[in-house]
Amino acid sequence: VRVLDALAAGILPYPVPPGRKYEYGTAGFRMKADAGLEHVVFTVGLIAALRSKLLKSATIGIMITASHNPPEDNGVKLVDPMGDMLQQSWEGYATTLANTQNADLAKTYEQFVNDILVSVISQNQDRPANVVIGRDTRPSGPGLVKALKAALDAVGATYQDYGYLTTPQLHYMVRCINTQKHPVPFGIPTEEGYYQKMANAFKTMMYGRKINGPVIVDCANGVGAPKLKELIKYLPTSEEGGIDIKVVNDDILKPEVLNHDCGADYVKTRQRAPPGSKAAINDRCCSLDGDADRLVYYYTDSSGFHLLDGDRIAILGAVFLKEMAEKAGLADKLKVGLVQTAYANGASTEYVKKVLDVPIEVTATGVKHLHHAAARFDIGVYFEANGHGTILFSEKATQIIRETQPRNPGQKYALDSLSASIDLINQTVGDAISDMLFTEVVLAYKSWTPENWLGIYKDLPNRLVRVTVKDRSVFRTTDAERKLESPKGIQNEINKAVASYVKGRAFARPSGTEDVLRVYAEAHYPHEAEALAAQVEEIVK
Ligand code: NG1
Ligand code: ZN
Repeated sequence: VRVLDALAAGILPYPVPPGRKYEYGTAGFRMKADAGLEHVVFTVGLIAALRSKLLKSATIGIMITASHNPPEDNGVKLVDPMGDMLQQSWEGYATTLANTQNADLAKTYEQFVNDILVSVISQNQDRPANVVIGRDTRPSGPGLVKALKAALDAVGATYQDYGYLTTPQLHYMVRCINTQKHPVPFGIPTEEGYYQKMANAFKTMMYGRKINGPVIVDCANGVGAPKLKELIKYLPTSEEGGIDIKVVNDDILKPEVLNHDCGADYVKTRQRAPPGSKAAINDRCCSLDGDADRLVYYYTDSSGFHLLDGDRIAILGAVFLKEMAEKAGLADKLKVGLVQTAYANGASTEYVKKVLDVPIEVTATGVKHLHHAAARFDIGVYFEANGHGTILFSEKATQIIRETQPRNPGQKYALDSLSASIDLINQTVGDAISDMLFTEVVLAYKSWTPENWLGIYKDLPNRLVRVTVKDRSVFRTTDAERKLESPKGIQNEINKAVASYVKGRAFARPSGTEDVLRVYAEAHYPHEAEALAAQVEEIVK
């Protein structure tokens, strides 16, 4: 009862604005920071505490960020004990509690305690709850953390506030904390532990190879900037056989410049380098997003701008890991697989099937879907075209890699590289900084310039449009969102349109993050991709 009183009092400063509805979507809750987000964050604190209690006091993570969205937005998402995203079945609890008015909150919380805890683990509500918190650099962050702590204090949860972290760093911390007593802990749950683990793995993988020239990293003026600068202190310089990283767009003191005319989302959607970029012709460049979980590469030459997106990063990773598995003599035990969404360029899919000869699985949009599919391979590579992704090594694969005894130097190099990849790549979630180091090592290993990398296949011209519709909930998809099953008949019309284009492919799906329908089309010729997109837009409107 004391808890319920504390809770009812704690929520008072954070009412739901009139008419406001919230939903735990693909990226957690996300909105304008002043649109009642404190209320949401408070309730997320309660959900985290409940989940921790249910899972035997395992530590749950809470990340406050709105990623690539504008500075005035913010958001919150939950991280499960092994560093993965909140179990899907709990998104409903989070949504219900967020939409509960202040006057009803204590009552609803009590009901959740009964439904979730008492019925499942009988009267164990007194288990301690453990939570860790991270946030990006948005000015609304501290106020939201205050609301969050008010909730955690009300229910007596124990928490650790890490302050600024990238999203993947918070996922790392959560997994480290929850595996501390395991035979092989994930790592040390400190920032230093994170940098050390990554730097050690990087050094092993470099193995006398040489990274050509600097890499210019655009940090979107976000939290990735100070974190990358910190990591650089742990890495060998290029003279020491390491890497020369030039950090740009690292201003986190002016909130309004976050993600503004820079960052991975800007580069990917505008198909151009950040205007402020001082990169010269052929310089190898990459961009992170505002919470450093997305990465895209690019360069400019006399023929213009060239993007190397998530599809390319995934293929680069698969090429390397497949080759290492073969060199280690483990090709039959370490099967590499790739996971894409419908947004992957058709040319990339064809390359993977015909040249790389690696199995592909296609899932719905949203990293949680890709992640689960990738976990079914020995080595599962997944990236969304927008640059969010990672590589997963199954437990069995990890064990084989770590226990196989090399019989010659070539095999030793391959095994060491595979083993170091397991540590360099953030296995919990897409991590732009770790993906960047991995990409750099692989390019060095292959002696590939960005131009060589781009040259392995040619992207099909494509077009992505946002279509405003009256009610996007009437659009229901099937076959990994590549077909519409309702409204009835609409897919037939799309099929007919697609059939009249060389290499035509198109689909429409309701966005999970915005109130729009997205139409994607690709074809052999740029004007035909445009025309097909326009035709499908007309069909769905
Ligand atoms: P929606 O709004 O559902 O299309 C977008 C991105 C996803 C994913 C999520 C989460 C596209 C076409 N869609 O999803 O890839 O990153 O946001 O941030 O880029
Ligand atoms: Zn992000």
